[in-house]
Amino acid sequence: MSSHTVVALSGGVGGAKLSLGLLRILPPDALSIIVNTGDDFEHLGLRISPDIDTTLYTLADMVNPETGWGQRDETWKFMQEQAQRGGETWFKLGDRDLQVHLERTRRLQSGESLSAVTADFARRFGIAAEILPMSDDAVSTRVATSEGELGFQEYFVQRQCQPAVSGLRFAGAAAARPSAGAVAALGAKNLSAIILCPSNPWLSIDPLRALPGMRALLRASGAPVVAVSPLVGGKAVKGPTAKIMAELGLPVTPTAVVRHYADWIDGFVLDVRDAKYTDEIDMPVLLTDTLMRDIADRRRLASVTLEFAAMLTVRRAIA
Ligand code: FO1
Repeated sequence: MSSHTVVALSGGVGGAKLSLGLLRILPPDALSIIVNTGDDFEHLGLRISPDIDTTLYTLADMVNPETGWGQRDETWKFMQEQAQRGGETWFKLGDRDLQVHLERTRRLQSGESLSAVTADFARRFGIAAEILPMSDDAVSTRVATSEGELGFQEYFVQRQCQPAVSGLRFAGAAAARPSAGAVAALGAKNLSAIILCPSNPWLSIDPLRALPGMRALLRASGAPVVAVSPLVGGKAVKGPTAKIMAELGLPVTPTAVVRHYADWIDGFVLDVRDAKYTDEIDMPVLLTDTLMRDIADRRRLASVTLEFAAMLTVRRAIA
């Protein structure tokens, strides 16, 4: 067991990039990643867990670098056959990726939990970090839009985030429990930092925050909670964060993200391009380059974020 452990709370692509940076700089068994499962859905009879798979593929160095999801060197024979026979093709399932969905579905149907299946997949992919679904209970992100309420993937992939968003709800969250793995990771005696990854706060981190007891677990841990800004120069690196903020009537600024996380976090990692917001943010700020172009950037951001968390721990001890 490592002397210090770290927990990351993550969605898909952006969160997985920072998780990889953390994995590369920490001792092998020191990292636990609690992953959003609000995007999960059933498609073509298969159970799809996009953020878990993005995390698995990224940490196993198998992810498609162009999309950030799916596997590298993928083939698309199944999708081509689907198209030829008039099957549904709006959600792209590569041939290699399909194996993961098929096997997950089979094992869930035979009574295994998503946590158990995910832990086994991670082991088989050679990943030392713990990848923990946020819950083994079903939680489903529903998006209220100008076209009515849509399921997450209908909104995100099928409608390409085009409908204006007026609200979000996480169906099932009120009755869901954080997974046993998540509870254990957050309760570890030697936990030194909790990182909210630069995933979309509204779509990807809020489902985690909607789980009853999650905030109490974070607070009871005693570890500093640090969020990494999902905005760089007033824009999202990837995905609809900025568009959704504007549609929800919020200013598209890191300050609005900090206010959204409010009393969940103890410190905020702000991109250097957004330095002008430092004075507006009413908590300790680390100003740094948060853009993760390559693995060196991911490692560096992971490293300075952990140093920042350590500094917050020292400050707390002195105060
Ligand atoms: N995202 C897309 O934009 N288009 C797709 O066709 C698509 C397929 C897909 C298949 C498996 C998987 O694990 C992820 C996939 N994603 C696709 C990404 C995913 O839907 C989103 O990135 C996340 O849910 C948001 O974090």
